[in-house]
Amino acid sequence: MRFSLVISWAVMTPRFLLSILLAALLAPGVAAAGEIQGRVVLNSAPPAANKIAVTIDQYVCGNEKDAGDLVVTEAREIRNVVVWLESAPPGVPAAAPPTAQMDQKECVFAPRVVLVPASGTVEFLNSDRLLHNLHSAPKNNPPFNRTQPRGRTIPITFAKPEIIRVDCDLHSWMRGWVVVADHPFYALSDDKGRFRLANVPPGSHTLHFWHERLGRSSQTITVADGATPVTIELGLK
Ligand SMILES: [Cu+2]
Repeated sequence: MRFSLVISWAVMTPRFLLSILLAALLAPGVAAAGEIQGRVVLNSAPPAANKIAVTIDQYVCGNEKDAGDLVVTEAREIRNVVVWLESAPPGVPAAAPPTAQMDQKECVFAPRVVLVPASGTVEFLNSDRLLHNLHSAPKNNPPFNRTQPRGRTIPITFAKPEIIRVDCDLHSWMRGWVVVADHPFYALSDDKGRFRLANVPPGSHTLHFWHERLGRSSQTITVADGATPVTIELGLK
């Protein structure tokens, strides 16, 4: 008898907890939250991609590289645009410091742009069977210049918010960017130019944009309760 009672509790408890959770989610008085569902596009026809002839380590790097500094689809959608809210809404806890990874593959930083919060860590990898080095001279964070053989992971922690360029001295075309965010409302546009910022209170917000070739800009938008689709047009300078 007692045994069956224990069993029924074991079965019922998850359901009971779920019903409490659902009631809490559906309860009136929960603060409204919007989600910015953005798309970043170029306001003109995309220029031809810059190509760079490779004259060293061709057995790994190939004969030619895309500069990679402006990746645009035929629909003019732009990848690797950093988007952030000018001011973080109050009451949202800071995300736990995560770790991002940036590999070096066929003599290209992959991904080219990574996003971490302040105090986050980037693990730099090298999948190539040759030597790379990581060279950077940030303003707010310590500089680094590290030789990186194949297979070695070099973790670097970034304490302060900053957009940081990373180069390889051995391969002049190699360029990566570490974006150290100073609040949780940062996003990076994907290969279709899309980005999302969730938990944004309805109202007026200023969005800032940074792209390595298109520079900085900003735009004020109105966020509704629920999803707010926005298309952002950026221009070549
Ligand atoms: Cu290199």
